[in-house]
Amino acid sequence: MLTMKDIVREGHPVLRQKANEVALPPTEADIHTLRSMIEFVMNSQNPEIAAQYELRPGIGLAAPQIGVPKRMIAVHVADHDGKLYSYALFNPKIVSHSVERSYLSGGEGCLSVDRAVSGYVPRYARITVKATTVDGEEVKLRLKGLPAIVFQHEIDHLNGVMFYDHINQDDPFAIPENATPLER
Ligand code: UDB
Ligand code: ZN
Repeated sequence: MLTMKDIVREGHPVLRQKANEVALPPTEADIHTLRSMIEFVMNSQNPEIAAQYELRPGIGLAAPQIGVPKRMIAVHVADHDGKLYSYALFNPKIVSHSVERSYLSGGEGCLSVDRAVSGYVPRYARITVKATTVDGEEVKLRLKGLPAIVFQHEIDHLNGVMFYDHINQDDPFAIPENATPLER
């Protein structure tokens, strides 16, 4: 199983590379990697397992964060209504997005970043994502709220983008244009 030892940290060049598309149908090795990613995220939210293996409770993970430069992400997060968004995806792509933005009022962190970076990270309020699931099904997902933010954070990793790249350097807490805050 994956643990924090497998998580690549800030400064590793793989986090700044553009990840490669996964050839479909995926190989057994790619399927195994993606399954291990969603397992890590779910394990990290299980208090007993997280304590035993010292896992940070994560809500998403992108393959470059385990040193694999391929377009694969895992997300396991509930929205404000408690609805679960649990996805292990190949080649996720944002096919449309709102003009309206949102941002987490507490800012963002990252499993690959061992320091606090403060400031608002502007995101699209709503996105539509097309992808192929780990089970080989093509899906089109309409997302808002926290799930939309997590998907954007993870897809950014596939493009070598870190959350703090989006923070206003002159004024980290400037309210982004057109944006509404998302409280935790
Ligand atoms: C996380 N978790 O998993 F708004 F209930 C972060 C860490 C880095 C703090 C572990 C997190 O933000 N949890 C959270 C947020 C809420 C409400 C709530 C729990 N990631 C995943 C990551 O680094 N993926 O690459 C960072 C998140 C920041 C915004 C979306 C992903
Ligand atoms: Zn991250």
